[in-house]
Amino acid sequence: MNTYKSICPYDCPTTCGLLVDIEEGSGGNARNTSKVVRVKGDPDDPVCRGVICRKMQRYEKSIHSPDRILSPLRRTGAKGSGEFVPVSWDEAIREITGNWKRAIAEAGPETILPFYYSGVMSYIHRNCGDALFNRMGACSLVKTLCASAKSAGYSAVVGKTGCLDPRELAQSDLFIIWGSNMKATRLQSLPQIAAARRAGKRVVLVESCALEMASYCDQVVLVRPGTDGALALAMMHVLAAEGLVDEAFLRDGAEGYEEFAKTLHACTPEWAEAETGVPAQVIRELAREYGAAAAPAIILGSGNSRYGNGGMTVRLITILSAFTGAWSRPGGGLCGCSPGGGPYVDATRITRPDLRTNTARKVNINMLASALGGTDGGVPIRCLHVYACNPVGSVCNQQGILQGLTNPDLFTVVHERFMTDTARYADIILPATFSVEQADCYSSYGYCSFGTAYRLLPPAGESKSNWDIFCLLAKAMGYEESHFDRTEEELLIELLDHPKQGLSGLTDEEWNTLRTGGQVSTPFAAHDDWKTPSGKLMIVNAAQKFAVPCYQKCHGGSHPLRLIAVPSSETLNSIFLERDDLVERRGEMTLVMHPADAEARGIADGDAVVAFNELGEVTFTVLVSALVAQGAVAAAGVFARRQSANGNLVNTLHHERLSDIGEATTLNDNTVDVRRA
Ligand SMILES: Nc1nc2c(c(=O)[nH]1)N[C@H]1C(S)=C(S)[C@@H](COP(=O)(O)OP(=O)(O)OC[C@H]3O[C@@H](n4cnc5c(=O)[nH]c(N)nc54)[C@H](O)[C@@H]3O)O[C@H]1N2
Ligand SMILES: Nc1nc2c(c(=O)[nH]1)N[C@H]1C(S)=C(S)[C@@H](COP(=O)(O)OP(=O)(O)OC[C@H]3O[C@@H](n4cnc5c(=O)[nH]c(N)nc54)[C@H](O)[C@@H]3O)O[C@H]1N2
Ligand code: SF4
Ligand SMILES: [Mo]
Repeated sequence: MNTYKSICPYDCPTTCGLLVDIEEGSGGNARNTSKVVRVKGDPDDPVCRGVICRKMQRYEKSIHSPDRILSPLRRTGAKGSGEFVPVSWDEAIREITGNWKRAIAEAGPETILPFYYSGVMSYIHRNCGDALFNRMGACSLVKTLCASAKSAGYSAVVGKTGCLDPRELAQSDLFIIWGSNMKATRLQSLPQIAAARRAGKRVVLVESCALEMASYCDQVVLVRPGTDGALALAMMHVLAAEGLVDEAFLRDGAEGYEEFAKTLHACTPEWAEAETGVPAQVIRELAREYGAAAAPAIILGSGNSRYGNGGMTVRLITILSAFTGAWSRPGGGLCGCSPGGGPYVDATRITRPDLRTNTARKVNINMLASALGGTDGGVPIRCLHVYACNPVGSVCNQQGILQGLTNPDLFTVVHERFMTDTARYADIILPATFSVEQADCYSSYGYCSFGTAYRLLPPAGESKSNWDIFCLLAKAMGYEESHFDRTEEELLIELLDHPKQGLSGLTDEEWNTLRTGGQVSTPFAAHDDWKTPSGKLMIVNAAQKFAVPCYQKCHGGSHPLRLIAVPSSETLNSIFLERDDLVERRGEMTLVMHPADAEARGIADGDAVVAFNELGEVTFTVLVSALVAQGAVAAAGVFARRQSANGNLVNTLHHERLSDIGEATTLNDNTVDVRRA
């Protein structure tokens, strides 16, 4: 048995370091019979310090799952039937490139749509398809399925300034956890919150669904979904009215303070109460407490950015975080955006934008149904190539996507590890490797760290990494660039040989860690050194549609309840759905509903209900709880269709509409009504 270092490959802010125990095989093909027997957190990882979530503690169950796809498959039954037969790699590659060549010859490369998101969050395997599709001139995917409204709103105020690294929270004196289910998504920062409370510091939660986080906090403020911008404005109204603003800093160090301050008169707590459902007195007290703190930290999740007004909401909360001058004091400011340690490596060496010779047709990831249905104004998509993504479960408008995938004229390839709801609709499935069967580098997006992880096992069965497959496909397309001749290990060495500024100060020892596998901590950002064009904080930003930030309503809809789709602690989007231990813990598809909303509909806890809107109907089991805002219903996690009553998952109820800035998903911004099933 040997222990090796690796890194969690999933879309999670921590990017935990792992220690992987491998029982080495014996006999002729020893490597092929080696097995992962245990996975633990790596105590040397500067961020997780050995603490990993329950999901990854049994990573070996996923790696060696009997449900893994281990050879290329060709569809034999109807699309979606899940009937496939194994084929050789040669046949699979020939069939894929044959379809691509035909589509290019007959209708042009912009009829080919690559589709990927967050299955593997590394540098190489996440991004390496771009080089092939750039060379081909295929569609360019606008990858805004997650938190791009958040980053757009944040940088509209502070530019490229890094936010608080969560490790700095030790110095904060007040915490506002603003729309983050930290128990699910920022586990490693929870001990700091607990320690702060033991030290007498207060923790306030601003949430639309506080079910999982309420017990970690001193106070819960339940806000109507999509209205946090009004809450932030009213808090700034109180701060301004009561002389709690750091005016010296804002007049000098920010653009447009006075112009913005004038607009605050109208944003009274009473006005915000009508909008948010938060009592005016609660808003006043929260603002006063915030204004009195020296180094208050706002820990901002991404949930409230996934709205038609999401970018503006984040802009307003970011301005609030600087209103009392907190950023200039250790532990004060905003946490939850990028702490800004990078860039670490030159990602264009992977994506190769220089290989593209046409102007790309852009397709927004959230508008897959429209692109496949031909209603987005572009030429019809003929070939779809999905990898590291499960759009049937994770992208809006499930029924529209399914309709598109069933089109007999569409040729679909899915490169997967398991028979996901998307893979079932493929014409060809290619078997994918796990992170321990790949070499790659990773950076955390919630902390300042960077690391490398090398292949620990040979690919299971006939599976291949994303990189290896794109090289095979490039060769079969006749692309002769030497880029496609390398191994992923060679590409990784090239990346490390050309480091960007985020790796500039590393010691020899740290370089040794990266050359052999492991993570290094990179310097925290200096967060009162505003990385904006003028060097000042941008309260007013002329480049924005609304130069002076102001409250905008979210998309909403005509039904009485606002539906939010929140993360689940037991899974990570649709990762881990192969794991019975986790899926059973999570239980059935649940809708959290406020007692008053349940009572008004004659619904009791545990009832089967149907949530419906103009897009469709989804069956859930109701959990009645006063920890969800009145007028809101919450559905946690992504499920597999087989776990649902009628094959419909929550994203059946999600429109394709985008956010105000950042072109992001608005998956929390839909309305429904609910009746007993
Ligand atoms: N266990 C687990 N870990 C995960 C994930 C997971 O699904 N499960 N997802 C991973 C991914 S892809 C990401 S992007 C990250 C972050 O994952 P995110 O999905 O961004 O989760 P959070 O940042 O915790 O923010 C979600 C919170 O926002 C709240 N919310 C929704 N709307 C509103 C609103 O209008 N106002 C307020 N105040 N709150 C609102 C929800 O109730 C929820 O608690 O975590 C990653 N880690
Ligand atoms: N209802 C609901 N919808 C959501 C969310 C939610 O919380 N609730 N969260 C949203 C958010 S924040 C995000 S980021 C998106 C994420 O949505 P997706 O990007 O679709 O991510 P996953 O659903 O996790 O699917 C990733 C797939 O990649 C596969 N995979 C993993 N590693 C590899 C690899 O190395 N190679 C290949 N080829 N495949 C691999 C996995 O087996 C998995 O099936 O979902 C969004 N949609
Ligand atoms: S899923 Fe998140 S918390 Fe769990 S091991 Fe991976 S990075 Fe760490
Ligand atoms: Mo995400």
